[in-house]
Amino acid sequence: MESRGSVMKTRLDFDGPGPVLDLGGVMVHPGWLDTAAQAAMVEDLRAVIREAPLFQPMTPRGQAMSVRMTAAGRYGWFSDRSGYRYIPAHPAGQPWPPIPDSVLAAWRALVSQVRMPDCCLVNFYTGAARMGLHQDRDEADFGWPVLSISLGDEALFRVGTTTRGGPTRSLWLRSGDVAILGGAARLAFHGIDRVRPGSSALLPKGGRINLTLRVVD
Ligand code: MD3
Ligand code: FE
Repeated sequence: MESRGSVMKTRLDFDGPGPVLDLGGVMVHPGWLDTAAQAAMVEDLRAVIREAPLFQPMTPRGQAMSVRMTAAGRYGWFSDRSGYRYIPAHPAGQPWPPIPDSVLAAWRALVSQVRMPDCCLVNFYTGAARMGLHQDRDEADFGWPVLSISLGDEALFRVGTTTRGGPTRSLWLRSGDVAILGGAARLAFHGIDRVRPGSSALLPKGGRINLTLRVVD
């Protein structure tokens, strides 16, 4: 477990325009996607969800998660009584659809033009859906950052340190914001406390989509 716990320098092919906000390795680019780009991405995601319908993962303790999920790419993240893991096909059996080019473009611009992500996890929040504080540690190489894209209603994001129970900071993530989670933040505890209903007109029925792009193996 030694290497899983160590944080390597985040790999970036080049330095893009500076982020407006840097919370110790959480680099937020507010409004990186304009409204037209957000709407185009939502259309691409509708096609993903038609091929790979949203499902509600069960935690290893047998509780249904309040966030619904699906994925695109070589792997999707999954959880059930057997634990958390990446799987190469949707739970219904079909392969995950490819990651849309509109989504890959953000990765190419902000992370790498050489190594593409293996997984685009799609999280869909409605109503009181939330995500408790957790670490993302199911990936093989924490040297790669996670790229997050927020679409739709605003969400109160909380990020702490690499120790559970350490101090946390909160910020609202808004539609079009792109965040890069790398460096020391790669293994920070983080979660979504709540979503603000009616705060965005992007999705006609409301709710929030979060995409996370990850290198898995
Ligand atoms: C900080 N998703 O899917 S994205 C997740 O908004 C997840 O749906 C949240 O946490 C969401 O695992 C937060 C921002 C994010 C993603 C990965 C991180 C923050 C992170 C990894 C390390 C530290
Ligand atoms: Fe996470």
